[in-house]
Amino acid sequence: MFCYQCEQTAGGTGCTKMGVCGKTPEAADLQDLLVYAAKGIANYAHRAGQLGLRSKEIDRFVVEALFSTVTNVNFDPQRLEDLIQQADKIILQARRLYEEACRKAGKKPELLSGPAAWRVPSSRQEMLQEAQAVSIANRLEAYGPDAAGLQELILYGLKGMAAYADHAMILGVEDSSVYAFFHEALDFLTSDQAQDVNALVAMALKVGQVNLNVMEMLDQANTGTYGHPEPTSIRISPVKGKAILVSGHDLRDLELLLKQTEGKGIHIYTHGEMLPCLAYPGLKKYKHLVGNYGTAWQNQHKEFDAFPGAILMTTNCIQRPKDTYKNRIFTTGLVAWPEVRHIGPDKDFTPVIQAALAAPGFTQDAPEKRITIGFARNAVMSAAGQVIEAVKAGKIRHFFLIGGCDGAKPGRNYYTELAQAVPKDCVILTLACGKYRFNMLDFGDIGGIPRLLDVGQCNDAYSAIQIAVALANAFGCGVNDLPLSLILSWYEQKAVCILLTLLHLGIKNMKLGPSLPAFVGPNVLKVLVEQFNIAPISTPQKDLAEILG
Ligand code: SF4
Ligand code: SF3
Repeated sequence: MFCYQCEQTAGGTGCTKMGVCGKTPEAADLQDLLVYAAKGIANYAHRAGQLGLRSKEIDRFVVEALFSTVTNVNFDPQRLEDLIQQADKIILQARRLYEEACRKAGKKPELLSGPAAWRVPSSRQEMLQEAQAVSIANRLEAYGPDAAGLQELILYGLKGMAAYADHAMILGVEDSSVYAFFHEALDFLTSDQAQDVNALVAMALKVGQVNLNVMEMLDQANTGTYGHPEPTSIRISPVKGKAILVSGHDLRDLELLLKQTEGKGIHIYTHGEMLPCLAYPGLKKYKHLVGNYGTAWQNQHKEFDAFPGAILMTTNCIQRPKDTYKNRIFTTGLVAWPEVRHIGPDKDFTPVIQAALAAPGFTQDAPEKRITIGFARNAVMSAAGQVIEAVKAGKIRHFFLIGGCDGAKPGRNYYTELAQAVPKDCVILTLACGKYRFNMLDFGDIGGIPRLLDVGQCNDAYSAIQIAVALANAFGCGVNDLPLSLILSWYEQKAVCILLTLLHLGIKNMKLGPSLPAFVGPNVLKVLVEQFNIAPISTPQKDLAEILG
């Protein structure tokens, strides 16, 4: 195996023996082969699309295949093998679609080689052998760290974007031009152009551009289905009773579980990135959705162990379950861990409910603790007048967006220390699971405007961008001229596509940590520094002094 797609990659260079995340070499190799097969599908689907023929089934499969290979989503070799088998059928389907499109257009079909000509081998063993030939390590050797790294940057951006597209699709929002771009970009990665650094940089920025549309679609899907998040005081300490903990990012899974548990005497808690769900009118209306339990994904061993009920993982990030809770944790959607019970597409959560009823539940109410969340774009913009006045009157000096993924590395204390050191006349916007580094601290307010504004999940980065754009419009300047600094933490590939979107928007001076991506080659890093003045985080004091002058 060779994998360097996430921030915790071994030695900061690549996991080669076993994933630090728990991904086995077998699962890693099968993921590489699945991505290869997805490229083959895209070769045909892209060409068919250009001639006017598309297929929803093919489009959705490519998105699901990519999302399945995002860090901490699918660790199960069997499910990955099933996806590879399915990919084989979809390649043939895509080929037929392309040939039909050619026939209609009176064109002779191109004879495609490479991934388009790939056919599934008959055994897992052969799949694993084939995976060696398409490994990242080979491409690094063939093209060098800049070109091979840029190819991976594009792929990881697409993986992250696939996650957002999948969430939007589940809520009924799709766009054929977005699917067309997935095919175009994957097809590009198999072309000769994908060795040209300039062409690769241009494609990476295009991923960022299309990802902005995808995030807008997801925002539309979430707010269209569940209403706009509202500032909401939520409980973060447990209450007496049977319990189910829901982690991940999928709003619909939570809604379906809420419906199925109504009147059953079970309390539902959010965990990790599900916390923002407590601010949506369409979700918080359920009385048995009682609050949030725990913090970010990397603390799940301790938190799930201590949780006296059932646990449902809806998307990333799952870790190897401990034996203490293996029989009461469930996966659904694209998440998978070998031997963990999986709730299929019918979303019948009966086994989860039974496990919750069999577990002891909380025996008493914990002392009440609350925080306020729900400052997505609609809520912040409705207070825009007040915010702008406060800036003009010098009451708010600067905005900090401190957001992104959390993770296990010790260096991530930086984000807690930074948030605490931000001067009292500054406002902090936050989003994604990195917020758990400081979201339970009391930051007070500036003339009634809370100093900490939780915008939502990583999936709500669109909301943060809209807030920045609205502020820039109100002040008649560009986003780069605002008294706003972005200090980001990354871990997995959704952060990669958001970063590409920010670069596409021309956002400069971002600080990125806890370490820079291993897949960014030395010359590409130079471009990022020269064109975007992107910098690694240093110390909170140094960075604050630099930002505030
Ligand atoms: Fe390593 Fe991250 Fe890849 Fe897991 S996802 S194998 S930790 S680089
Ligand atoms: Fe977190 Fe996985 Fe990225 Fe959604 S839950 S931000 S790491």
